[in-house]
Amino acid sequence: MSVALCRDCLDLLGADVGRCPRCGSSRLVSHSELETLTIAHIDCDAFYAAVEMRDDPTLRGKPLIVGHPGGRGVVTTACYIARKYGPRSAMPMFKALELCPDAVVIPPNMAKYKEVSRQIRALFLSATPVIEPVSLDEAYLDLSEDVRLDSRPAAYSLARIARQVEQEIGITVSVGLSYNKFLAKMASDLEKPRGFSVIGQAEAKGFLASLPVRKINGVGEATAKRMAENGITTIGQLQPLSEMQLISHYGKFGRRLALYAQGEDDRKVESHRTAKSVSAETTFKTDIRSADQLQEAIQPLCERVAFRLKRSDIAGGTLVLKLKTADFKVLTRNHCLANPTQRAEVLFRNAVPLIDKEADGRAFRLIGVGVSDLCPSTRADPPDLFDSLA
Ligand code: TTP
Ligand code: MG
Repeated sequence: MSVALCRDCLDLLGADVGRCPRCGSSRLVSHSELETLTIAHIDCDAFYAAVEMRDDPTLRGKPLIVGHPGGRGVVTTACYIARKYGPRSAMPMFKALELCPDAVVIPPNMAKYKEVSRQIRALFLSATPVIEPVSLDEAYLDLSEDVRLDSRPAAYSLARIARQVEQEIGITVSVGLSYNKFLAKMASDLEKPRGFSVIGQAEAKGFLASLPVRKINGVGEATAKRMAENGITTIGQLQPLSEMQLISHYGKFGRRLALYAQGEDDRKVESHRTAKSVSAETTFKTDIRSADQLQEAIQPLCERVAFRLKRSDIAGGTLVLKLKTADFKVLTRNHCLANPTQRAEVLFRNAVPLIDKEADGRAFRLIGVGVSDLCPSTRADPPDLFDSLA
């Protein structure tokens, strides 16, 4: 039997009766496991754009893109109105404006988003001390009975937080509730924006079966392509495969795949998660030997690493270059940076000599770049002479 919760007045109802008898709202969330599921993922809707719209009401109702205007800029986020025309995060701005010429473009204001993020985190902490921020706008929450601060079901605290974020901070979030992190994250994405989705034990496997493999966090373009070559496009097609088979096809990640495909995930919500490194890598369509081509390949990877560092407000003190040879030998080369950085161009500049040293004619199938020795961003990239003159 389903239990329901009114997302507007937070009344817990015995059953889904279509409308809340107390306030009349039809925004009910109902599920037979609503009272027992405790792992949540909360993600803000069109985060940067939502903050900007909050602060300038004349932007509301307009297609808003946050990002640096001009030739080489990219979209950081597009509001949901703009998304209807096609613009997406990471799309070159010129392309986004071709798709949506009426868009209003404003540059990001990171200091403001960090402040909003801190306020949201404070609300999360009113429900449980066990929160794991993933970026400025998303976090996992463990609302198990033994840690949550309200004795009512986890769903109650989540609906309360969502309501408070709207009323007190002025933006909206989407909530996913399940029994592990993998499914909670999937759930938060199901009904965006302003969603609240629940995935229970009973339906998890069946629900996953019809989804494309790309929905699995960690399955990128290259893995999906490899799976397609093996005739696999849906998670359902992964379900009958053993862990051993998945490992033999997809490497170490096969272990996670085997769990995820069954709706299982053994990762805990870690409130003091300390990432040890941040990296990005790419597998080539055909093996590469030349230093020039290897250098070209790491440019977008450096951008991606820099983006992740900035998003998490951290920097890296050691550059790590990874190469995999055509015969699957993995080489890693470390280089201690003069100062911790979160800038793509610094990563690139320091990676080039490492690449040049390795590019001795061997064929490589993969390159990756990353940073370790992570530290707070306050210690990163001291202004150099050029900056101070500029
Ligand atoms: P997301 O949560 O991925 O996106 P979003 O909040 O804009 O939209 P959604 O409703 O789909 O969750 O990222 C959070 C913020 O991070 C986003 O507002 C802008 C920034 N961002 C970038 O700067 N570059 C990117 O490539 C992505 C994906 C996000
Ligand atoms: Mg978001």
